[in-house]
Amino acid sequence: VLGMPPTNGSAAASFKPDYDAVRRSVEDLMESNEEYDDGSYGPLLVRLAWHTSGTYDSNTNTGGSNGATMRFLPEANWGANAGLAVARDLLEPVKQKFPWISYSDLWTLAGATAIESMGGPHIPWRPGRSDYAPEQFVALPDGRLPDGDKDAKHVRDIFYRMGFNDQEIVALCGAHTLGRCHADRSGFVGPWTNAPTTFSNLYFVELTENKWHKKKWNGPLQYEDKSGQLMMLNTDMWLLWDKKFKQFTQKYAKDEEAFFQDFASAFSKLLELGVPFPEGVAAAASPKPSA
Ligand code: ZEM
Repeated sequence: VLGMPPTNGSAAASFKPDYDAVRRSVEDLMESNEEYDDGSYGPLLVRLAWHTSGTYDSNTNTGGSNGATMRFLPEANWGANAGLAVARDLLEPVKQKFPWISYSDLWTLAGATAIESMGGPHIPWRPGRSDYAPEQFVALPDGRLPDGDKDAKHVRDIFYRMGFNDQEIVALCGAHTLGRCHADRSGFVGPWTNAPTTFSNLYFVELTENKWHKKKWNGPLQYEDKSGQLMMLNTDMWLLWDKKFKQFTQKYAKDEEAFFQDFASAFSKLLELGVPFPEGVAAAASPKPSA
């Protein structure tokens, strides 16, 4: 198999995993299906990286990307993870091509790669995650990921548990500049911006400058603009309604560079929650991928 580490002594010592080659394979897949959504799997890959990491609980040091536990039931079938099997299946050929990479490194690297190739900032990323066997861990309780119809208190409960502050929460939620909601996955419908495959601060611009009202329909509570084309979740609206969140929302609407910097740090931190890296290896030191 291409890229398989040799198992004999001296050759094994010289094996160097080529993460740039993995990145290129992920990039090749991103726009491999014109029919899918807005022509890119990029946003879905970002959501996979977020949900595999966002289960972290700093109180018990459980959850997080290490282990790639979303491969197993019940986590694979949590309501919050609906649709992510598409992303996991998409990455399966990459795992087959580079069997030396763990699923947990692959899923997080794919998210970082997607952000970068959709025009976002460089996301410091380093390898070191390993995959658990089913008998190696206790299944996580459902409910660790946020619900879109809830309020600022819920958002803080969820993200403070991971170890994030208000500024990091707002920066992270800026990822909603990407992608869309799907009726058959979350029940919500529509994109947050008119450029859902480009990473930018447009989400914050829409949130602060557009007018939002409750959507009149039989579906779950969500907001829409006058055109009826763009949407916000209730949790998105709270980034405007909550005074402390609002400061950062306004800042990021005006200053895309500040958003890019803060997003890169917070997203990198998210992907590393609970991962037992060897001491003294800093993520910030991870090199920018060579072109
Ligand atoms: Zn999301 N997110 N998210 N998010 N998310 C959806 C889609 C995407 C929340 C949420 O309920 C939802 C973060 C935070 C929060 C992305 C990235 C990140 C959807 C639509 C929902 C309902 C799913 C569907 O129907 O397909 C809530 C409540 C959040 C916090 C309060 C953070 C943090 C993210 C990354 C850093 C992305 C990229 C998508 C779009 C996925 C796609 O398929 O297009």
